[in-house]
Amino acid sequence: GHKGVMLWFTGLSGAGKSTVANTVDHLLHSKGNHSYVLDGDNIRMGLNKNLGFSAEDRAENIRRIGEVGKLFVGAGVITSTAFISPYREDRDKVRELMGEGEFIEVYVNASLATCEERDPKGLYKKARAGEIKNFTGIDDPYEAPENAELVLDSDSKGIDELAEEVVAYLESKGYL
Ligand code: GGZ
Repeated sequence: GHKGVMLWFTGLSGAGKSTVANTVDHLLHSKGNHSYVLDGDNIRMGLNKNLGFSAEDRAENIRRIGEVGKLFVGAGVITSTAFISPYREDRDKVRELMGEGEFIEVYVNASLATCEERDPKGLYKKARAGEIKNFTGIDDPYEAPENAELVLDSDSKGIDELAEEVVAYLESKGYL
């Protein structure tokens, strides 16, 4: 048995947030834990479909995800969130919303060069061409965490290794 906790993945588009979060989720589930992932597929497509990518909309996106995530955590679920969440202030507000030890910030650290080379959806190419405005890392800011509980080196390590690091962190801190 375990208590709920929030794993807040942050990083650039293409850094691997969703992929690592989903791999962590599968590992936790296979160990008998109740876990869930909130990401663009289930949040920006539904609850937050009225929000875009202005600073105001991103802040509201993150605020709602924090509130929904808090409900999951309260229900005892190990809850991973995978959003760029580029503004430190927005992430810190979620941290303050959560109880002591309930918020684990996981910085999925990949350089812009790495993300741009991966460019799985061709969005960086479109942003460089000016077809997408306010794209994080190109013409919109990303404020890297300064006190993340966990920093994952996504430039040089693969998804499985990074996911294992997250699970090892949870074990070492007594969450599992
Ligand atoms: C950043 C954008 C943008 C802009 C669309 N800037 O690779 P993806 O496609 O799946 O991840 C990106 C996702 C970012 O949504 P988030 O909810 O994570 O952003 S935030 O936390 O800042 O609210 C990308 C796509 O949406 N996308 N336009 N302008 N990413």
